[in-house]
Amino acid sequence: MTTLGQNLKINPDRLWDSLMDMAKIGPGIAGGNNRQTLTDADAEGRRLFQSWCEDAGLTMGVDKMGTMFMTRPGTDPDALPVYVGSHLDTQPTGGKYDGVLGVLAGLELVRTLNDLSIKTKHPIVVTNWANEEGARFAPAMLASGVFAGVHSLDYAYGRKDPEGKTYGDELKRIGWVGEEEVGARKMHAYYELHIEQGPILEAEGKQIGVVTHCQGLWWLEFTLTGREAHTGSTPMNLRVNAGLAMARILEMVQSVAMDHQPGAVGGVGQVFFSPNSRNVLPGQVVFTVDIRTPDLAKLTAMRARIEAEAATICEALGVGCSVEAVGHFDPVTFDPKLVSSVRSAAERLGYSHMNIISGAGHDACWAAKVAPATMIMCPCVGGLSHNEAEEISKEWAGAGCDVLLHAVLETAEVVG
Ligand code: HGY
Ligand code: MN
Ligand code: MN
Repeated sequence: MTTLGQNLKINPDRLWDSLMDMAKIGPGIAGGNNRQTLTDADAEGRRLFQSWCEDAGLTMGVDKMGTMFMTRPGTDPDALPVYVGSHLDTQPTGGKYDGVLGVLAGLELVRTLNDLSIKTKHPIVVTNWANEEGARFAPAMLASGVFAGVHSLDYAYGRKDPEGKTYGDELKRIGWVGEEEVGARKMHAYYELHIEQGPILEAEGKQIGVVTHCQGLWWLEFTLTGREAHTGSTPMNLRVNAGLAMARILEMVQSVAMDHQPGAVGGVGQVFFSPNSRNVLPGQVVFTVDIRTPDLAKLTAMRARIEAEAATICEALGVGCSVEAVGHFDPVTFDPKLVSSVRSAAERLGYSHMNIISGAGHDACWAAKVAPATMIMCPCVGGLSHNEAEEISKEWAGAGCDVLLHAVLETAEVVG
C-alpha cells in the first residue's frame, strides 16, 4: 500500500476559482446564490459542472432522479467505486459553499490525481445529488433518498413546489432525466466534504471536523383550518383564528426544544397563509415544523409532544388541525473505518481537528444506508449558513479537500 506523504495536496487556488465561477450561476441578491433545484439556473450549473468533469476525462452517468455521476476509471474494472459528492442546488437565499464545496472538492481531487498521474484500484465517482435542499420540493435529500430505497421514484416525481409544479415535470423540462435506474449503482464507500453550517469548529479553532454522526430529523407539516372573516368587523369572541393557533404552536415548539436540551433544536422556516390578505383572518395556515436531535428517544418524544399539544391548542380555538410527516431520518452513525481514515488524514497533514456531530442533514445520511459512508467538515464564518452571507476561507476549503484526497486515496487504494 503506497504511503501518502503530507506534501500530497490539492490546488486550493484552482478549487477556489471553481467555487467562484460556479457562484456566478444563479446569483442571489446579496452575494450568495439562488440556484434552486430543477430551475434554469440549476440546469446551467449542471452543464458547467459536466463540462469541467469531461475536461478532466470523466464520463457522465445520470439516473432517473437527475443525479449526476462522473467517473474516473480505476485499474480494477471489477472494483466497486469510491463515491465523493454533495449537491449543487441551493436555498433561495443560499450561500456559495453549502453543498457546492463537496461537489467541486471531488472534482479538484480528480484534477489533482490527473496532474500527478496517480492511479487507483477502485474507480472514483464525483457525484452531484439532485434536490438535496428540499427547499422547492420537500423532503430534503430527495434523490439520495430514492437512491437508498427510502422513497419510491413515483413519490419523488409527484412532489410539488409551492406553484404546484411536480419534480418529474420540472426534471423533464430542464432535460435532465437520466436513463439509469436510481440506486442500481453499488458503492465501495462514500465521502462527503461539507461546510459545518454551525459555529463549533471556528469557535474551537479547528480546521477539520471528523464527522462521527448526524442528528435525526422530523419535518411535520401542519395544516390549520380557521374561518376567513373580516379582521375589522369580526368580534374577538367570534373568531376561528388559525393564525393565532399557529403562533401558539410555534411558541410551544420552542419550549419543547428547550425542554430537551442539550442537543435538541426546533423551529419553523416556512408558513403559508391563505388568502394571505391583510384584512382577512386566514382560512388556512400551512407550516412545517423542523425538529432535530442526535438522540432517537428524544426525537420521538419531541414529535409526540408537539403533535399532542398542537391538537389541544387548536381544539381550544375551534381550529381544525391535521399533520403530515414530510421529512424524516433517524440519527446516523457514520462508518468507523472511514471516520478513522479521515482522522488519520488530518493527523498526517497536520491539520487541527475534532470529532463533530452534523447538525444539518446531508446526502451522506442516505448513502450510509447502502454503503460505508462518512463526512468531513470545514468551518464557516460565524457558523452562518442558509444565508447569502455564508463564508469560508480558501485555507479551510483547501484543508478540507486535502483531507478528502487522502481519505479517498486510502479507500480507493493507490496503484503503482
Ligand atoms: O435541512 C438540512 O439539514 C439540509 O440543509 N438539507
Ligand atoms: Mn448542504
Ligand atoms: Mn443546505
